Amino acid sequence: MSRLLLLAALGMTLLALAQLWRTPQPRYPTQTAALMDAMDEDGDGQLSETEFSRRAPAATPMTLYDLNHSGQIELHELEAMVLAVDPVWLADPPR
Ligand SMILES: [Ca+2]
Repeated sequence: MSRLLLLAALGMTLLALAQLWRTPQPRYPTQTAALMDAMDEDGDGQLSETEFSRRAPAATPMTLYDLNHSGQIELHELEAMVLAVDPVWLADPPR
């Protein structure tokens, strides 16, 4: 019986760790993906510093939004940036 409890506890721990490590998903996936598509020149699903600097306001440092310090702006980071700068855009983007 104690072996079963130990396995259950191990399983719960692994599930909790998996939740911590998974990449956050955007709350506005359609709008955020459309913005990423417009900015992502090589189509790898992330913004390099070059791609970011071409479209972001000139004085905006990419490191401010690269939350996981990967050197790329990922979808959830792009959404966080828009939420910080213009959250209304996500609710009602221009057509
Ligand atoms: Ca890219």
